[in-house]
Amino acid sequence: MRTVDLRSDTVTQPTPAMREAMAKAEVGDDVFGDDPTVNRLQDMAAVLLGKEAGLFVASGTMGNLGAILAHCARGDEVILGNKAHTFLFEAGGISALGGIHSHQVQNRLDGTLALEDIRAAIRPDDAHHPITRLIALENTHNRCGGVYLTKEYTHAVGQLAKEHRLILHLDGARLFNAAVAQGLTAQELAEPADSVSFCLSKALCAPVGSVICGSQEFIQRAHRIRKMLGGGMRQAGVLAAAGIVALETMIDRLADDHARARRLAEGLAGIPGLSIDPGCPQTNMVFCSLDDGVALTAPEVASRLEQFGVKVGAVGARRFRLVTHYWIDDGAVERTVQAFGGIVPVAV
Ligand code: TLP
Repeated sequence: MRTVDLRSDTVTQPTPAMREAMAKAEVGDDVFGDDPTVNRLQDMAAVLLGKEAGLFVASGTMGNLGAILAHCARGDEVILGNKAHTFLFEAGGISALGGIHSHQVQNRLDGTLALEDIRAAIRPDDAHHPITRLIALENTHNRCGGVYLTKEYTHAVGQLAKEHRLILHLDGARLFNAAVAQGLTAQELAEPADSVSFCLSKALCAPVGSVICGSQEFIQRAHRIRKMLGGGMRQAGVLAAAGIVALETMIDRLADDHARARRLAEGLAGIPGLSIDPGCPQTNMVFCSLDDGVALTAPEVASRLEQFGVKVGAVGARRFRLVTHYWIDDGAVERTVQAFGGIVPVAV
């Protein structure tokens, strides 16, 4: 029996077409800019996002870190959400490695930062304060439930950034999910941002890698920083080849993952003792919680589910995250609902 792994879309395996493209990839030394497959991926990514240039990096974490280090000097301040992935889950890299100060603004339930909160966080020109340099948004927003930011909201933040001569960086790890869910292009969502990082290795199924996109001049700086971080990957075309297949074939099908997430949420909502987050899911993430009367914790339920071959993320004492992706089919959704149904109601 195949395991149903809903812990994340990072668990996705490369597709057969990706493995074939990887085996056949033409490669060169990418630190010299000589890898034709990496160059092709970077150009494709830049066109898709409507930016001048792209840079292939090892991970989403390296994408955000490299972009923010390319924009900011030591002591500069970044305004970002208190639930931002960069703030919570990237090992404090921007401060540890860049000496960059983070200024957290409360994320609202819809993943946004209130414009008035961003405005209030911008420092006046005063020697006591760090210099505000950058605003970072996340789309889709992971910890806010996989919710998407709209084009209108992103433009409003872009406008505010311009008024204050600030840089806007977008953590678009799942930007294509946000685009497909809204019937928009990724370019429309990325337009107001000076830089965007998106992941190939999540719902798009590639085994490794992310791409940062922005102006030529920004990408040149990011290229040096990638080297500094140890991310110059030489014959990286074997990895980029899978990324090309991802961009060519895996974007439109994200709608299937979103439909399955909705079906999963509907099934789980019918189980006594389990409550789905209101408004969830908007994309490929389902967040749900155990009601007060349930005598098990989320980690306990998760380990019992594993005995039925179902893996889910316990993201708190009573909360779960389930992420749909290419390797989750209708049968896997059904098995998951059945497994929860066999465990939670009997513990009420
Ligand atoms: N998120 C992972 C975990 O780190 C939590 C996941 O399973 O969702 N930005 C966002 C919005 C992300 O969700 C992630 C990964 C990253 C950046 C970092 O990407 P990687 O894992 O490639 O460094």
